[in-house]
Amino acid sequence: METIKLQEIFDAKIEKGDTIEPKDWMPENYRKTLIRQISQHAHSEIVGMLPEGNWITRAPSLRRKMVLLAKVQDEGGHGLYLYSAAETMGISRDEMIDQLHSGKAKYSSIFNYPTLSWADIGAIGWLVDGAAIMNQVMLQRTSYGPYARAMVRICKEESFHQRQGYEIMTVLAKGTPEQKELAQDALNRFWWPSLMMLGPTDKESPNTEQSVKWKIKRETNDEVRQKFVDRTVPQADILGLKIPDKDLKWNEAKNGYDFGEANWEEFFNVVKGNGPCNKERLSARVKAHENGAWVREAAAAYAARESKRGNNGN
Ligand code: BYC
Repeated sequence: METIKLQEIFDAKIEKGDTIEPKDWMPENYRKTLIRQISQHAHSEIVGMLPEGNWITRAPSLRRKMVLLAKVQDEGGHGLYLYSAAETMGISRDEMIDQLHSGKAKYSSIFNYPTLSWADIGAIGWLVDGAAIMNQVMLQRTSYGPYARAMVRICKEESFHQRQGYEIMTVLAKGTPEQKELAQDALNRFWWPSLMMLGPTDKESPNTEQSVKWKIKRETNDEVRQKFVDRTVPQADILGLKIPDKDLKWNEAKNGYDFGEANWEEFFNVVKGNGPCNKERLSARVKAHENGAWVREAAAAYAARESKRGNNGN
């Protein structure tokens, strides 16, 4: 079929709100944008296991340890669904991993900040998973079918993660003065990076306009950020903690909070690879990949032997 006709069919599907499926024709830039976004998302889930993994051996009780272990495993699972969703667009897992390890592909800025205390685990669940959900709820309706379907399960798990983080914060905020101080300190350090993880302002975001047209993104970065602030400020009030923003103020007319400007210079610097933990995170991933080489080799040798025997594994 002619490209013009195929483009018309694609446009009509997007207009109607139908999903685009792997075998459907799609514009090359739609494919590229999705590979970029889904693979970055997958990398974020995998790299995101590191800051929390840092506290598994130091969780304050067996119960906390079990919950944290399960959460970190969930993030690994999210990464795997997302790599699979990206693979349906014609990129291999190996290529994506190479792009991450060579620094060509990005992962979320938020995971380049250190986890200095146990309260940071609470703050990550509450704020980082909380911000991620705001963004991911809309992605359940993203126009690419496999991505939308992966997001349904991911969102269910993320909302449990948000609750476990908030519960940690509740216990600390209602605990001893020292515990409350730890909770406040974690909020102070994670608040602005959590706002920034939702992406640059709409004015500075080169991809948003087209992604909204294609219904890849259903809301802009600033719209999601506003929702996150409106949802989170009352939660901080319940905890008796203070959001570190002197410009934060309820605005009756817009039925939402006004809030201050994040440090976007810091954001772009972190995205470029110069955040506090970028090097550490990447080298941990590369090392894990190298340590797993023997598993990949053994699996490939097994598959080759089985195919020689004519056993296709079914
Ligand atoms: N960090 O035009 P824009 C989780 C880049 S993990 C780094 O607005 P877009 C969890 C952007 O890539 C969930 N880079 O881009 C896991 C672009 O650069 P390129 C993470 C960022 O794509 C473990 C440039 O800046 N969530 O929940 O339209 C434990 C311009 O930006 C960031 C997702 O990945 C950033 N924060 O919008 C706990 C959600 N922001 O690629 C929790 C899926 C922007 O053109 N992703 N950049 O060179 C998205 O929804 C979108 O990609 C974004 C950015 C809203 C993040």
